[in-house]
Amino acid sequence: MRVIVQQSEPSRTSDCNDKTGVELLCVVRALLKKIKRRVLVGDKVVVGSIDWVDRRGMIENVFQRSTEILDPPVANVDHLLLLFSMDQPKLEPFALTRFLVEAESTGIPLTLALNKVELVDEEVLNTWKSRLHTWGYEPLFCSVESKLGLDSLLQRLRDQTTVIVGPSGVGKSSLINALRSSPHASDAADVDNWFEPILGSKWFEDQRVGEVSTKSGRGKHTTRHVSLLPLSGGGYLADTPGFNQPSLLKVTKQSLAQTFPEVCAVGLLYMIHMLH
Ligand SMILES: Nc1nc2c(ncn2[C@@H]2O[C@H](COP(=O)(O)OP(=O)(O)OP(=O)(O)O)[C@@H](O)[C@H]2O)c(=O)[nH]1
Ligand SMILES: [Mg+2]
Repeated sequence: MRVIVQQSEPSRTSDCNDKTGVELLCVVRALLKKIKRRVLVGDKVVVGSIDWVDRRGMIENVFQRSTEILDPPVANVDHLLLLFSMDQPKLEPFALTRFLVEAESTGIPLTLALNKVELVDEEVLNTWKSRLHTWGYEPLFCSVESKLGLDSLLQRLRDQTTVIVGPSGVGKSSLINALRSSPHASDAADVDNWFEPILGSKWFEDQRVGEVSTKSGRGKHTTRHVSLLPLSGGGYLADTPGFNQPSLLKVTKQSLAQTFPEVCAVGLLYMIHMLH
């Protein structure tokens, strides 16, 4: 696992601070595996037995997580970015609903963004806009291709750890590459000075992007791993493999209704009414 050494808390300014930005290749201590303590992408960990020359170490413990999502498995997530495309693959209400239910069930703040807007006309956009408004969502419309809506997205991602989820082929990796190379993201040279990557590090590399199949109109599952990538303006963005069927593992018969903002809004109105 790749671990980045970060600034410790101000009160604990130790000699570790001059190692800020060093990337270490780590193995997980056997004991952690034995007690089935999984180490997830996004975890804050204690690393011991460090060889600063070869940049190797051992993960000895995992700090308590503020949040944990299962699908994809990522720890300490502040924000979910659910990405769909207007076309190629076409926006499909049932698939979107399923992803929204899964995302809402985590309780983590959510932004819905719709990519590839240049592929459809104004009328289609307006129809979706009002339809989603009735569902309780105000989506951000964007296009990586035409560089539309990227600034507002970048604003929302600042200083948070965001996980980007959505079906294969909607442009998750393309969006990450565009946001990381955006002229509005602060100077990458700043990062250059403090970060020492190890071989194979994805810190500066572009994420691989794949064509959408012309036959099925679906993506080809180009991204295979979850990786947490730094945004040079501050914050992290995790790319994840696209999948078509969220598992809905945390959703129960009782909690299902609460994952629909429109139901919650009606419930609240009803409560207010009762109080009067
Ligand atoms: N027309 C158009 N194509 C786009 C846009 N954004 C991305 N694409 C294309 O969509 C295809 C899929 O993009 P990816 O970024 O690989 O999609 P992904 O969501 O990461 O897919 P997986 O890794 O398989 O989950 C590529 O051919 C991109 O060039 C856009 O705004 N408009
Ligand atoms: Mg991808």
